[in-house]
Amino acid sequence: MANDASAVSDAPSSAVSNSPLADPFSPPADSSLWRKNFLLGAATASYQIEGAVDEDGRLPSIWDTFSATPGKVLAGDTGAVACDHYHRWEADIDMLASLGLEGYRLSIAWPRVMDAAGRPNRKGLDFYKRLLNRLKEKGITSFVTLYHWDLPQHLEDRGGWLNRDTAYRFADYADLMSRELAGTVDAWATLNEPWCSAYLGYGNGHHAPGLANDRFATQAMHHLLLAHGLAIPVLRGNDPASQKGIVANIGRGTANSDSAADQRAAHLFEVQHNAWILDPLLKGEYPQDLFELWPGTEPLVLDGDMQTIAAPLDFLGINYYFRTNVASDGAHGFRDVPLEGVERTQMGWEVYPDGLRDLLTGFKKTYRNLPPVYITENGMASDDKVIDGHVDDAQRISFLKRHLAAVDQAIKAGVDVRGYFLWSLMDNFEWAFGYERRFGVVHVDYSTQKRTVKRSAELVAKFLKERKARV
Ligand code: GCO
Repeated sequence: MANDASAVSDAPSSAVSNSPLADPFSPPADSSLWRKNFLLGAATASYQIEGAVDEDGRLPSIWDTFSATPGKVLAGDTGAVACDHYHRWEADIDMLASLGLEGYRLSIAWPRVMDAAGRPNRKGLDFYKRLLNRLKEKGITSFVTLYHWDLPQHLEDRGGWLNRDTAYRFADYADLMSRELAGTVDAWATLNEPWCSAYLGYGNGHHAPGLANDRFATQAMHHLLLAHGLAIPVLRGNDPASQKGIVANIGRGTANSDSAADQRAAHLFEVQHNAWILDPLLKGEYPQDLFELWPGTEPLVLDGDMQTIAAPLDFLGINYYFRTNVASDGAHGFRDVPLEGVERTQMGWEVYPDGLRDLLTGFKKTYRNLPPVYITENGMASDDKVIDGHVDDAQRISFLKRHLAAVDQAIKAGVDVRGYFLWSLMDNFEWAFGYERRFGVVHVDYSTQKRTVKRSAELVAKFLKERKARV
């Protein structure tokens, strides 16, 4: 199904790929994307691009362990080399700047900057200092995520996110990083996608550390959110000028029929994907419906935890990729009912831009204290090939255009969305799918590490240049 162009309603015409003049990306004249203060950038994550996993004192992470375990990652791929960004960062930042991207969202590898006793690792810290200083010199706004899934293995050995103590170790790590990097970071995000860490890592075992138990998932989530809540005041104290927030992945669930049971199933899907994270952050409570879906999985919550978790945020990062069509499973849950004849990506994910708009406008209604939003990830994988030195990623161009239009619609409906980061700057290690799935707007040839700017990135760059030139 992937890349089935016949199913693309807004498919770029074939003239697009043949004509360098055609511009299928440019937003309409009334789009809020033309506002110069709407930040447009690209995102990456440490384990997915850095490589150099045992250099300069970096300790093993749960993803080193998991990807080295046979059968866990497609083709046995690991992040040992990835995009070799640890050595090629200068050229990569030049590339980012040459595309005119105004923001860069990166993550710090916790096992690179702290040893098992909590002492700083200077060499690892210096890597990020150099990188952040370079971004500053180039005038690129930096969004730094503290935890994008690469938990130090020594913490997992003591229970990982099932151990409450890990939340306190995270606050120590946030303290060290914000003391060391204050002044070079524009925005701090504590966690990336706690849903994936908790559910894929501890609930179904598809991600590191590979445990599979619903009770583990809810407890891991509680400790992740506690870690976030403990870190926020620490970041505020050490680096008052920066913004502080968190990044959540969200999912649109639609009902397969009008029946009450299917409508309820779609509701439960969104509770499990969205309210499980957003309710504790923005309302200070877990949604009770979650425990209808997973009876008996209430996490152990100590006095004061929910107030800690609900610490006010300067921004909420939203990662959006696709929707899931569901029906009742006949009991107290939902089951996926994949739709036929819809456009899908290389991941098999349905392309559904309206989901982004609908979720954003829905959150604005549900959460009166919804902070300003950044779309911290959006993008798609395609089986991109370099042909005669070029990569024509027509589906991605169409995808980005339609999702940016959905963001514009949400802004016009009153949601305060301040920026958008493409996932990803370059092709990289796509977790359990290894290197097969290419999400980048820049192609990476893993045998030579050659970067080739895809057509999508050229068009984004062209738009940014035009926007900048406007008076
Ligand atoms: C994510 C991830 C990225 C993935 C992307 C595509 O936050 O899920 O941050 O690391 O690569 O989402 O699956």
